[in-house]
Amino acid sequence: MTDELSAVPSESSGTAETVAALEQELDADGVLVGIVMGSESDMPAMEKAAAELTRRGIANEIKVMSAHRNPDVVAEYSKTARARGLKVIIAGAGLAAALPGAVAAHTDLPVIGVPLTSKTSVAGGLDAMLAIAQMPPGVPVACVGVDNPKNAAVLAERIINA
Ligand code: RP5
Repeated sequence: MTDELSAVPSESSGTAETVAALEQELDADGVLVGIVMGSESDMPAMEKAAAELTRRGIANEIKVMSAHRNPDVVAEYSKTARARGLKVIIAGAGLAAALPGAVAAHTDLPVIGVPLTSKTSVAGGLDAMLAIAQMPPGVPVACVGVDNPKNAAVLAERIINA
Protein backbone atom coordinates (compact mmCIF):
# COMPACT_ATOMS: atom_id res chain seq x y z
CA MET A 1 0.00 0.00 0.00
CA THR A 2 1.39 3.42 -0.91
CA ASP A 3 1.70 6.24 1.64
CA GLU A 4 -1.18 8.01 -0.05
CA LEU A 5 -3.48 5.03 0.21
CA SER A 6 -2.45 4.22 3.79
CA ALA A 7 -4.14 7.50 4.75
CA VAL A 8 -7.44 5.97 3.65
CA PRO A 9 -9.53 4.68 6.61
CA SER A 10 -8.83 0.99 7.33
CA GLU A 11 -12.41 -0.09 6.57
CA SER A 12 -11.91 1.20 2.99
CA SER A 13 -10.31 -1.94 1.61
CA GLY A 14 -12.35 -2.29 -1.60
CA THR A 15 -11.77 -0.34 -4.78
CA ALA A 16 -15.07 1.56 -4.54
CA GLU A 17 -14.33 2.59 -0.95
CA THR A 18 -10.81 3.65 -1.88
CA VAL A 19 -12.08 5.78 -4.74
CA ALA A 20 -14.72 7.30 -2.46
CA ALA A 21 -12.09 8.12 0.14
CA LEU A 22 -9.78 9.70 -2.42
CA GLU A 23 -12.67 11.73 -3.82
CA GLN A 24 -13.29 12.93 -0.28
CA GLU A 25 -9.82 14.50 -0.33
CA LEU A 26 -10.89 16.58 -3.35
CA ASP A 27 -14.05 17.66 -1.55
CA ALA A 28 -15.01 21.27 -2.20
CA ASP A 29 -15.99 21.94 1.44
CA GLY A 30 -19.58 20.94 0.89
CA VAL A 31 -20.06 23.10 -2.21
CA LEU A 32 -22.97 21.63 -4.18
CA VAL A 33 -23.35 24.13 -7.02
CA GLY A 34 -20.60 25.57 -9.18
CA ILE A 35 -21.41 28.89 -10.85
CA VAL A 36 -19.19 29.79 -13.79
CA MET A 37 -19.34 32.61 -16.32
CA GLY A 38 -17.57 33.63 -19.48
CA SER A 39 -16.35 37.06 -18.39
CA GLU A 40 -15.88 39.30 -15.38
CA SER A 41 -18.51 41.48 -17.08
CA ASP A 42 -21.05 38.72 -16.39
CA MET A 43 -20.43 38.88 -12.62
CA PRO A 44 -23.15 41.42 -11.69
CA ALA A 45 -25.76 39.12 -13.25
CA MET A 46 -24.37 35.79 -12.06
CA GLU A 47 -23.87 36.98 -8.47
CA LYS A 48 -27.65 36.91 -8.27
CA ALA A 49 -27.60 33.13 -8.75
CA ALA A 50 -25.08 32.84 -5.92
CA ALA A 51 -27.16 35.09 -3.67
CA GLU A 52 -30.30 33.04 -4.35
CA LEU A 53 -28.53 29.75 -3.61
CA THR A 54 -27.01 31.16 -0.44
CA ARG A 55 -30.45 32.44 0.63
CA ARG A 56 -31.73 28.88 0.19
CA GLY A 57 -28.86 27.43 2.25
CA ILE A 58 -27.07 25.78 -0.70
CA ALA A 59 -23.29 26.10 -0.63
CA ASN A 60 -21.90 27.42 -3.91
CA GLU A 61 -18.75 28.73 -5.52
CA ILE A 62 -18.44 31.31 -8.29
CA LYS A 63 -15.68 31.52 -10.92
CA VAL A 64 -14.89 33.28 -14.21
CA MET A 65 -13.68 31.04 -17.05
CA SER A 66 -14.29 31.51 -20.75
CA ALA A 67 -14.91 28.63 -23.13
CA HIS A 68 -13.05 30.57 -25.81
CA ARG A 69 -10.37 32.38 -23.81
CA ASN A 70 -9.57 29.70 -21.18
CA PRO A 71 -10.64 26.37 -22.71
CA ASP A 72 -8.19 24.29 -20.65
CA VAL A 73 -9.42 25.80 -17.37
CA VAL A 74 -13.02 25.03 -18.34
CA ALA A 75 -12.13 21.42 -19.20
CA GLU A 76 -10.22 20.86 -15.95
CA TYR A 77 -12.97 22.42 -13.80
CA SER A 78 -15.68 20.38 -15.50
CA LYS A 79 -13.80 17.08 -15.42
CA THR A 80 -13.09 17.34 -11.68
CA ALA A 81 -16.46 18.79 -10.60
CA ARG A 82 -18.14 15.49 -9.70
CA ALA A 83 -15.12 14.23 -7.76
CA ARG A 84 -15.12 17.52 -5.80
CA GLY A 85 -18.69 16.86 -4.70
CA LEU A 86 -20.55 19.29 -6.93
CA LYS A 87 -24.09 18.26 -7.96
CA VAL A 88 -25.04 20.94 -10.49
CA ILE A 89 -23.14 23.50 -12.56
CA ILE A 90 -24.71 26.82 -13.54
CA ALA A 91 -22.95 28.47 -16.49
CA GLY A 92 -23.72 31.99 -17.67
CA ALA A 93 -22.47 33.53 -20.90
CA GLY A 94 -23.39 36.06 -23.55
CA LEU A 95 -22.84 36.41 -27.32
CA ALA A 96 -21.56 33.09 -28.79
CA ALA A 97 -22.35 31.54 -25.41
CA ALA A 98 -20.35 28.31 -25.65
CA LEU A 99 -19.55 27.95 -21.95
CA PRO A 100 -22.54 25.84 -20.80
CA GLY A 101 -22.08 23.44 -23.70
CA ALA A 102 -18.32 23.28 -23.19
CA VAL A 103 -18.86 22.38 -19.53
CA ALA A 104 -21.43 19.72 -20.46
CA ALA A 105 -18.94 18.21 -22.89
CA HIS A 106 -16.65 17.38 -19.97
CA THR A 107 -19.03 16.29 -17.20
CA ASP A 108 -22.19 14.25 -16.77
CA LEU A 109 -23.42 16.55 -14.01
CA PRO A 110 -26.54 18.56 -14.89
CA VAL A 111 -25.61 21.90 -16.46
CA ILE A 112 -27.95 24.90 -16.41
CA GLY A 113 -27.13 27.62 -18.91
CA VAL A 114 -27.98 31.27 -18.34
CA PRO A 115 -28.05 33.32 -21.54
CA LEU A 116 -26.85 36.84 -20.76
CA THR A 117 -27.09 40.13 -22.57
CA SER A 118 -23.95 42.18 -23.01
CA LYS A 119 -23.18 45.46 -24.73
CA THR A 120 -22.84 43.86 -28.18
CA SER A 121 -25.69 41.34 -27.90
CA VAL A 122 -27.99 40.98 -30.89
CA ALA A 123 -31.73 40.39 -30.73
CA GLY A 124 -31.83 41.09 -26.99
CA GLY A 125 -29.79 38.05 -26.01
CA LEU A 126 -31.40 35.62 -28.45
CA ASP A 127 -27.87 34.97 -29.77
CA ALA A 128 -26.77 33.55 -26.40
CA MET A 129 -30.06 31.75 -25.80
CA LEU A 130 -29.84 29.82 -29.07
CA ALA A 131 -26.16 29.04 -28.52
CA ILE A 132 -27.02 27.51 -25.14
CA ALA A 133 -30.26 25.72 -26.01
CA GLN A 134 -29.29 24.28 -29.38
CA MET A 135 -27.04 21.53 -28.09
CA PRO A 136 -26.56 18.37 -30.14
CA PRO A 137 -28.50 15.22 -29.10
CA GLY A 138 -26.84 13.40 -26.19
CA VAL A 139 -25.20 16.45 -24.61
CA PRO A 140 -28.03 18.31 -22.87
CA VAL A 141 -27.90 21.74 -21.28
CA ALA A 142 -30.94 23.20 -19.51
CA CYS A 143 -31.59 26.79 -20.53
CA VAL A 144 -33.34 29.41 -18.39
CA GLY A 145 -34.57 32.75 -19.68
CA VAL A 146 -32.32 35.59 -20.81
CA ASP A 147 -30.77 37.40 -17.83
CA ASN A 148 -32.57 35.12 -15.38
CA PRO A 149 -29.86 33.69 -13.11
CA LYS A 150 -32.38 33.44 -10.24
CA ASN A 151 -34.27 30.72 -12.10
CA ALA A 152 -31.04 28.80 -12.60
CA ALA A 153 -30.55 28.82 -8.82
CA VAL A 154 -34.12 27.68 -8.16
CA LEU A 155 -33.80 24.91 -10.76
CA ALA A 156 -30.48 23.80 -9.27
CA GLU A 157 -32.14 23.42 -5.88
CA ARG A 158 -34.96 21.37 -7.41
CA ILE A 159 -32.45 19.09 -9.15
CA ILE A 160 -30.51 18.57 -5.92
CA ASN A 161 -33.71 17.77 -4.01
CA ALA A 162 -35.29 15.57 -6.72
C1 RP5 B 1 -19.06 36.33 -23.52
O1 RP5 B 1 -18.85 37.56 -24.12
C2 RP5 B 1 -19.12 36.62 -22.06
O2 RP5 B 1 -19.89 35.66 -21.40
C3 RP5 B 1 -19.76 37.99 -21.98
O3 RP5 B 1 -21.16 37.91 -21.78
C4 RP5 B 1 -19.48 38.57 -23.38
C5 RP5 B 1 -18.63 39.81 -23.35
O4 RP5 B 1 -17.41 39.52 -22.67
P1 RP5 B 1 -16.37 40.71 -22.38
O5 RP5 B 1 -15.94 41.26 -23.69
O6 RP5 B 1 -17.10 41.73 -21.54
O7 RP5 B 1 -15.25 40.05 -21.62
O8 RP5 B 1 -18.05 35.44 -23.83
